[in-house]
Amino acid sequence: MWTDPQLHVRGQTVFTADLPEASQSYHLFPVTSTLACGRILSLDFNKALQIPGVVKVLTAADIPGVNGIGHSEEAEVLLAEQEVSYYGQAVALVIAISSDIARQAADCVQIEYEASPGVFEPRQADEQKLWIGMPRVFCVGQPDECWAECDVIVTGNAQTGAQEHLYFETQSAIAWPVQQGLKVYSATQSPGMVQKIIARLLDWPMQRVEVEVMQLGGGFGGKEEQATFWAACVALASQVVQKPVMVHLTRDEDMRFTGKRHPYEADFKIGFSSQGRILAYEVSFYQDAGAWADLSPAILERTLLHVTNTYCVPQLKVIARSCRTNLIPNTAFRGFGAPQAMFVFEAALFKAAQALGMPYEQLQQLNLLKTGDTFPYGMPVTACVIQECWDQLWQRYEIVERFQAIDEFNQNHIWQKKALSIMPICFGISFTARFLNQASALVHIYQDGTVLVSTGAVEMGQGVKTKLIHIVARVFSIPENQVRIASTNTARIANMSPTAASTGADLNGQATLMACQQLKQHLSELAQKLLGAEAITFQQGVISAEGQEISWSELIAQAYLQRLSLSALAHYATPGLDYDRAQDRGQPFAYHVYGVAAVEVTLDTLRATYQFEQVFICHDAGQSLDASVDQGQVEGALVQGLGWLTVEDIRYSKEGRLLTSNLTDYKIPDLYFAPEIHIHWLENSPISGAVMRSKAVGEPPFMYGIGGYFALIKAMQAFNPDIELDYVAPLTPERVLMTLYKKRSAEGD
Ligand code: MTE
Ligand code: LUZ
Ligand code: MOS
Repeated sequence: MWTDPQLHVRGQTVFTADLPEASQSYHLFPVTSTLACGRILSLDFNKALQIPGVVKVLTAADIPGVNGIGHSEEAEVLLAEQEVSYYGQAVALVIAISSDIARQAADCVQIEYEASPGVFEPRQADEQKLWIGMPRVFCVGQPDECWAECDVIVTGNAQTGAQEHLYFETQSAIAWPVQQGLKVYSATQSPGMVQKIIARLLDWPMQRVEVEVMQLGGGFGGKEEQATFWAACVALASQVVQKPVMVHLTRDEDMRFTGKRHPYEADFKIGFSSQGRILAYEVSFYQDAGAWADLSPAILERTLLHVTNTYCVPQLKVIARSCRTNLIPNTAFRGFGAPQAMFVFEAALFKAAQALGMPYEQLQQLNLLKTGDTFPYGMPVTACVIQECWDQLWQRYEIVERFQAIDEFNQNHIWQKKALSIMPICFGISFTARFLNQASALVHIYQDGTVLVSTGAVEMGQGVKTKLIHIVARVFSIPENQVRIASTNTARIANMSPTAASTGADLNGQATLMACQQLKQHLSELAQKLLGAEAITFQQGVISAEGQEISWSELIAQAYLQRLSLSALAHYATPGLDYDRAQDRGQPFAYHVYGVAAVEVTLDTLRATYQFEQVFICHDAGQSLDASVDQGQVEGALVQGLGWLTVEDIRYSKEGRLLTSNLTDYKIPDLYFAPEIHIHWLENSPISGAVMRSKAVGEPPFMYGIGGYFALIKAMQAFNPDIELDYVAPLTPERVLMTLYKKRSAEGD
């Protein structure tokens, strides 16, 4: 049996769109709005229906249950009824015998609109109080009164952009009518949510909907919420026509129809003692939610909880607003609002370092969090290893010498400038919605001794299957090729949480561990009887006691003959979580992940092109379940983070139409862009609440990319110390060029 990476590199992994097409399946394509804000006056399907091969066109009127795909917000409709609120919003669904015909027919639908002025800027939405939920205010200490005690106060603005998920596999779904029910293949991170929404849409009990997820060609948060729409469309269509119905998007369509990382704007104020200790921080966030809630409120909450990153800030005031604009609803993306918060804090520190006349990294280090401090939300800081990560990074990779070498290089070069910047991170592990922190695992041992594991974990390239296999093989002490992880299916595992918040391996791994331990307990008792001894050990497929032994496969065969259950179901709920949203106080996270990166860049000051040469990282993975999986996670996340802050630039037209809808107009990092990456795993990492002492790794390293931004502006300052910095990301080569050679406004022209 091949492992996942072996299948991937052979191109043999089967994704939803690779399933063999059933005879008489139909294809679906949405008719979408070409207006960002307004009312639909009329819809004309006549031309579309005349095209041979078109089966049916569905509108909101064809939905038997609730026309909604959101958690609660009624505005999140599957199909627009009267209002449209963004360019690309689905208005109707065309069902046809081929995907080409469905697309062609969708193009022929004529819609008459009455346009209203849309809102495309979050601050403009804020002025009109167009919020999703109420603004959140979060205070620690007496933030309004402490400014008088500060020796240095710095204010400024910062801004980060959207980001396209660019998973390899585009959005994709197939629905099959089965006896009085539906089986839905969906490329989703949230099979449980897809099941629930489809049942609500069809006005069915949930047990009639079975959702199956094989594996995803990437998700990165882009399929946590936004895969639901496509699954719901094919489910509705399939139920109406009683045939299998599918939809698979092209890259261009996927980019045009799906939400992105939330752009944020922020105003900050930060105060210090003369020695450089942070005394107070005040920040005001404007999150660009797009037209609907989606996960924006949850993302805003993670922004609040990560507002001071890994620094100690005694007085704090945060105001965060989710602003409703007429753009595609934005959604979860690796980091989930934390990167946006952490960028602003670094901008404040960077700017303050110049005002204090202190090296930026000295200011960072001086204010690092330590065990005994308290997070702003009142959770005690325990097992904090940020200083250890910092020290091990500096020693192992000779950071002092690197800074010196860079200074020397810069003294001798004008058309090339180098810089190095340090980025410490701290990321809380758990869903901030407490109820999501649960998982179930169903473990079957078959008569031949092989094991099949079902959980709610969705494999999307992050290696959760590999980690689960390690856990099972370790507990039973059997070879890994005896263990297989089944597809993710709502009929086998009920009420599953999304695979998200970096908790996939923790939650599903703990449940799997518990199920295996139950089985092992029963098997040990049987072995005691069979071997007539007390102290049983499981080792490399052999169960032994006092010189007697029995092989794993014999033991299982015996267990079957003796009519013992060889299946176990276990449920895990993360203990100790207790977070009061109204007060913003409590224990939202099981534990925190720490790490520090040093990013080195070389800037070509004539062309304004740049290369991230090397990145050095000391990362706390705990006792990693699989070091090569974790290495891949750190490397991938870092490069994705660098891309977000530098080359990835999403643009909309004035009318709210996405301009950057293909890979010619939207640049992402490639292999040439990627730096040389050196990772040192933190030594002597303390025990955490994670499965088998391994720490979650999926999202945290994304934020190392922020170091790239500050390395780049340091290099720019090395060339021209007078440049005006605006802390706006992405810092594309175009923006670098404009900044390097722009005369200061104070100097006239
Ligand atoms: N790695 C790959 N290769 N593909 C992905 O889609 N998603 C990331 C991260 N790493 C992703 C990935 C995100 S956003 C999350 S939340 C976690 O993986 C989810 O998986 P985990 O909880 O099992 O770590
Ligand atoms: N999804 C979610 C997440 O629903 N809640 C979270 O806290 C979260 N955090 C990170 C990524 N996805
Ligand atoms: Mo990840 S943004 O939690 O899918």
